[in-house]
Amino acid sequence: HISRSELARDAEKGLETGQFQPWFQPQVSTDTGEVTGFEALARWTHPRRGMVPPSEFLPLLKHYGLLERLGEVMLTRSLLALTRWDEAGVDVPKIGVNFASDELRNPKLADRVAWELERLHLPPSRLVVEVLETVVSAAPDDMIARNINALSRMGCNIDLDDFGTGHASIASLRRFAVKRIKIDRSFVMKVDTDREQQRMVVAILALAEHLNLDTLAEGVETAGEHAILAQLGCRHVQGFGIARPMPFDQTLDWIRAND
Ligand code: G
Ligand code: G
Ligand code: NA
Ligand code: MN
Repeated sequence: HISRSELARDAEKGLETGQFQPWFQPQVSTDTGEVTGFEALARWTHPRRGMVPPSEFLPLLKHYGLLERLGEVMLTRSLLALTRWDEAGVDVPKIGVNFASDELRNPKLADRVAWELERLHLPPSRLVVEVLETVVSAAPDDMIARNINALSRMGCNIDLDDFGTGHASIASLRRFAVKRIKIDRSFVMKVDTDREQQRMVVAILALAEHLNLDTLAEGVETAGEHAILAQLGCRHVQGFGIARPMPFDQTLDWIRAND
């Protein structure tokens, strides 16, 4: 057994020693089947305990004030992956990185992102900033609003994650210059066979269409779900049915096989 504070100390050390790595899950166009990007998902390999799931380490890192450090690690390594795909000659247009509210409250965030991009000679348009819908709900923190706006003006893309589970107002979609909504997987599950699910997805897609927002369905697990989402006009899909999140080294083979 290992106590919470011990595990937090391990995490602090692990953040410095490369134990935290992004894994990558592809996002594909329903039109062409081409990869339009990857989402970076944090994975922690603990030297003795093995893989610790995000559901365990994210609340721990939050409690101990380490989420910003994780964010730095994830951003750096995710952008580096983009340069490595470029070097390998595979076409990965964008990388999506999750930004926690603790990071979005840091007044230096936008400058740090700009600096990281410049350092690797990457245009901001290749970074997708994934923000939870719950973060931009009704009364957003002023600093969070300023950061999202700064990132958006800089040319980064803003994705609203887990859409449909929070309380984002229509006004906030405009206010934060949201580019794309990621339809939460709770709506996507069984969308091909369940009429209620389908009605919800149709309504969300209509909203997106009227507001000129791009769309991605999360948690697509079956060919049936994939097909109906394409038919309904959802622009991108992501989920186990396309591929599970994988370490960088597996992405090259996966991309080439998907071609
Ligand atoms: O990868 P999935 O396997 O289990 O991730 C679980 C949750 O962890 C998801 O809600 C995802 O958004 C979140 N998550 C994964 N990676 C990161 C990260 O780098 N930063 C933040 N803030 N959340 C992440
Ligand atoms: O909150 P966020 O959307 O960032 O979290 C993505 C989470 O969803 C990750 O935990 C990822 O591993 C998980 N995930 C991705 N695709 C699927 C899927 O098809 N089914 C399920 N159940 N989970 C998925
Ligand atoms: Na996400
Ligand atoms: Mn999500």
